[in-house]
Amino acid sequence: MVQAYFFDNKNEIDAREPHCSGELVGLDQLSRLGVFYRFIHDDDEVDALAKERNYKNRDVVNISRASFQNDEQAMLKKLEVFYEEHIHEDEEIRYCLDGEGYFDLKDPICDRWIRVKVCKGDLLVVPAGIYHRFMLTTQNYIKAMRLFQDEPKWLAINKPDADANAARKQYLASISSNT
Ligand code: KMT
Ligand code: NI
Repeated sequence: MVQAYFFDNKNEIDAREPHCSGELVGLDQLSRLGVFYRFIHDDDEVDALAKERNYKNRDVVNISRASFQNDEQAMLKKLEVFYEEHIHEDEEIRYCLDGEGYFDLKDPICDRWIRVKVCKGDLLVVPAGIYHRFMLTTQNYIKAMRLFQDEPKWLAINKPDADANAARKQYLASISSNT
């Protein structure tokens, strides 16, 4: 079962550590934020989900020391970008093919990070406009599929611009009836 919990905010500790506050978060709580979790057993399942939700594009990212020619600094630099709080203007899917990672999703009601640990087979539907960030675990390896509804939009919109973004405003309006 996928693990989700409130992040402990001990920012002096390496972000690749679990940072579990001890306060667990259920899948129902995630779905109220518009985040959906699925366990995927085979490629057909991910293809079916992509078709059902009209996803037209995908790519696979491999993040590990090896994928950066063992250049630890280059890997950490990339992680720094992924770990910056950001939004996307479209709904996107993240699916862990191998290894593991942390997706932190900001609960806009209490303004706290919810950390979701994804392992092989874990898939998250991340709504447009939700603040999130990504980090490896201490295993230092993930292979993940990123699915995009239209053209791959790697564009991450960071604060403070994201606050005024139409996708952000729409997102907040969309979850207000759930909370
Ligand atoms: C995102 O949207 O933050 C990412 O795609 C992070 C990298 S996926 C392992
Ligand atoms: Ni992102």
